[in-house]
Amino acid sequence: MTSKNQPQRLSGSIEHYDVVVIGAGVSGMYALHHLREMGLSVRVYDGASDVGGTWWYNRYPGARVDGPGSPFYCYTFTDELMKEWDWAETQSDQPAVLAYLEHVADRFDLRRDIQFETWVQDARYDEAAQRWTVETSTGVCASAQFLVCAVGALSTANMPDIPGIHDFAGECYHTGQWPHEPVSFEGKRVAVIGTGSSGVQVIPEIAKEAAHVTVLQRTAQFSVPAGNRPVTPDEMADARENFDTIRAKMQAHPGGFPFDTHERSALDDTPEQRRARYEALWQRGGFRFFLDGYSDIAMNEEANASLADFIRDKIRGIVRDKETAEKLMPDHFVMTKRPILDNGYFETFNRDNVTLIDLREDPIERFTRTSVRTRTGEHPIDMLVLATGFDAISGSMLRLNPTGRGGVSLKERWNDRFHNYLGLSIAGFPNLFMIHGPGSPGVFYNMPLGAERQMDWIGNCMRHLQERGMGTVEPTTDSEEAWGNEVTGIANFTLFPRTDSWWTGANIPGKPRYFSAYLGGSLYYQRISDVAAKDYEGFVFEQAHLADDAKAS
Ligand code: NA7
Repeated sequence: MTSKNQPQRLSGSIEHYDVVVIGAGVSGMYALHHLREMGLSVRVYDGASDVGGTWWYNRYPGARVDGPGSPFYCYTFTDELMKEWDWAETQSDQPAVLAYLEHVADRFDLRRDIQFETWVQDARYDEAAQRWTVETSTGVCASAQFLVCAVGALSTANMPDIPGIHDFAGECYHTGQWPHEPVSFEGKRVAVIGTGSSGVQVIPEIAKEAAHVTVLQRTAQFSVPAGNRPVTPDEMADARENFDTIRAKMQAHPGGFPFDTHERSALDDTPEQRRARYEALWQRGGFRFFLDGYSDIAMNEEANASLADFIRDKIRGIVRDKETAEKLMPDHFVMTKRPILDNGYFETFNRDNVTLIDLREDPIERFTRTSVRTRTGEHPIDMLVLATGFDAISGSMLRLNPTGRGGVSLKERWNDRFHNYLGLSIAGFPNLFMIHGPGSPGVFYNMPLGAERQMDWIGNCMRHLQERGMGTVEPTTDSEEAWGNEVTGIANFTLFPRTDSWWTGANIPGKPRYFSAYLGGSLYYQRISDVAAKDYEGFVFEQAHLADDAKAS
């Protein structure tokens, strides 16, 4: 390691760093800060023109935090950020989250080490040099001992392959690649494909303005009121005064939030008691609807049905047209697709300018220049909004497709399964680390906090390697297999693997279909810390071939 914070340039065309980080979103920003604090030279590449990652791209109307919200969807590595940042609403909207991330970038002077509008087109491991070489879209090439992939769990847009879609001549936007210029829906006939979190957020906003909205729904969804409200001055004051205690509570909580956990089974209560509890939670709204109910909703079919029935009744109560309400009835286990928070989603179907098409009974046949044609008819449209989600969790790593030892690409290595150890590393890809990759809690955890905790572990591993005078670290395939079994074993205790979702890869044709996230919550952090304490059990370290100074000369 050079332990300098300046790039070393070789022959004018290759820049040398200790670490290249790919991605300047929530994870990459913290990675940069942490690695610089460690005294390493770091370069970050990002295709966007500023920081924020997912929050930079997903700027569609209605985009908001749809998990447990502010002020706890935040970095925790310093008290200062909590002290100096005011969160206005519990479910912060996209501009508010992006403003926070921009503030973090300013505060820690991150941008000077980030090269924006730069895609990493190739990342290749050089076995002789024990370094990674990256080539970028701007022609800049870099070499680094370590490659940190902070490429995002929800950043590779899923573009549906529907006959004629490229013939459509009107405006067409994916929610995950929303334009920076204002988009007007006024007077337009808009079709929206997709009723996941993004569709449920954007549809009510479009309906307020558009002449007509045609919602093309493949799977009806469970959604609950977001319960968005102002964060009170008292709440902000409490978060600031007690941040040490709150941080400790976040670290102990399965999802990374400062909430109490509940151990009560839904089956311990009578149906009346359950309904009363669900009703109280529904009235309050927010993601805690799913956390504060019962502990076995995602594990026990009967418990699950009690909540699913409650939400289905709510939908029936809100949507006036009976036929439309029936089309909106979800039939999977509740919570086994990403739970959704909405601001008047079901109410939107009471508007005269909104039509719901159930693609299961009336599938899309094709798009034309001016319409979408389903089995039962033609629907003229001026605009198409694709709220069709992402090739999630593993998709961005596969898009990067690094080449490891022996010229083996990640696509080859992952053709049947997303082999990894601890969700952080991959055999055959030495010194490559992932944040929020498959095998980690990723999207099942408070993502800024998870990024910090994973990156801290990665930093310690780098330091360990340095102190032992080693050149590389990578897991064995045996440890990958054992980890894969642990991940699958935990998932199989739940109902999650039994539903088609982006969590299981079922939304992407041809993708290995299995539940790849670590569902053990904060146990994960205990597990990775135990591995480090046991001298990085399951990893192999290779002697350094040459001293860094010799390589860089
Ligand atoms: P999601 O949750 O993957 O939702 C995508 C939606 O698009 C979902 O309703 C899909 O139906 C639908 N979809 C995808 N492809 C098609 C095709 N080809 N035809 C019809 N319908 C399709 O993505 P979101 O962006 O809403 O949310 C992702 C995360 O982003 C979310 O967790 C938030 O945290 C932010 P399906 O259910 O697969 O049948």
